[in-house]
Amino acid sequence: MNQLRRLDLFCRVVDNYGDIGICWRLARQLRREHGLAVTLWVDDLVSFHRICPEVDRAAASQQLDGVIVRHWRDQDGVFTPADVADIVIEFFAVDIPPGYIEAMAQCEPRPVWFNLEGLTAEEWVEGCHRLTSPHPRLPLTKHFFFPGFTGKTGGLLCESELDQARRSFQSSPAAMADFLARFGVTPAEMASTKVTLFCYPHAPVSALLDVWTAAAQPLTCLVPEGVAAEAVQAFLGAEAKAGASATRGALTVRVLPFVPQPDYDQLLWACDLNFVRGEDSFVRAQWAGRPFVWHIYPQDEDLHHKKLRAFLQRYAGELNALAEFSLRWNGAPTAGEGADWSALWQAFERQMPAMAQRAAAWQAQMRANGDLAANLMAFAATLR
Ligand code: TRH
Repeated sequence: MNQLRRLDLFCRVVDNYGDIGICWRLARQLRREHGLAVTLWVDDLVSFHRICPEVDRAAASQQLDGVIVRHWRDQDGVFTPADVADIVIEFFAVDIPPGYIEAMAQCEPRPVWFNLEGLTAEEWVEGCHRLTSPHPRLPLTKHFFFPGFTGKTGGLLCESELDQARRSFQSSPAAMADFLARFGVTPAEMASTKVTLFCYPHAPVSALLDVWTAAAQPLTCLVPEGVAAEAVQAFLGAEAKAGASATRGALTVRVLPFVPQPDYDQLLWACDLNFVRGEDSFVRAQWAGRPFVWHIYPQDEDLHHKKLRAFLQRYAGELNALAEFSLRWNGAPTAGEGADWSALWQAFERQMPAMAQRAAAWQAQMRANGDLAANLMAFAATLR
């Protein structure tokens, strides 16, 4: 175990913020909680800067939170065994530089090599987690590592101090009000139902905003700049820029700046309901302990609907309004196809107290699987 001191993590940003969001979170945790010397290789510093404003978008190499960040461009040149870390992680099966792989093969002992895969609730991951993949030419073996929701997977990313930080924040109404006041949330909005909205552009946002506008109870919807821009702009009647807000009927919509990653957690913690998407915000919503709705990343041939159903099957249980609403939010066929958004929302709202209870039970269940970084390190130790 004590031989595993250095770790290199390779991340290519395919789109959006999830790739770098996950890698940055993992890199920091491995540095902070496992004492590793971590280098994060990332090809897109602009996206990285959006979730971490300290990032220097022009730097070839920089140190952030104890992690060395290297701008991954065309470093396909010569690597020597001395350049190679003890643990090498490729995120989402990225092709790491061929010269680096050649150098890995010359190391003695060989580095532990992982392909860290995407999160899905489907059962097949249990059979693939930890599987080996020998290199076709070199004396190297890669292992698949799958995050997941069961003890037979790598678990979920979760920092050791997260639960304590969340509990103390949520037990302080003043802390939550102060935090939201930074974005212009008024005391009256603070007392309303507060919802964060993070989704892909095809979500039926306008339909939901209409329902909330006509609702009996006041609701405040906080939406990061650039998200659901068309629908938000239509509601505001003005450009959906950070700082913009409007109230119509029972609904206030506020456009927030895209906040740094740790602040995004606090935003989720401070609200009553969170609409999240992709992978990382989806997991953070689970750790927030509040009701949430997931907009899943769309895939060809509606493969994402299968993944959504797999998750709902594990999570929703008796929460039929949550399942129905989630399927419709994602455009997936459901039995209750005829219900309009008003009926869907009313049923959802009634079930929110039960959803909050479910969130707490789910957290305990997920924690019992161990956290991803610790599971990864424990597995790595068995390979050296
Ligand atoms: O941005 P996403 O849609 O990312 C991804 C990518 O599309 C990726 O290619 C795909 O594989 C994956 O989804 C499934 O959603 P995600 O995963 O939730 O990542 C968003 C990140 O941005 C997350 O780390 C939280 C962070 N974030 C902030 O830091 N501040 C903010 O204001 C917001 C809204 C998000």
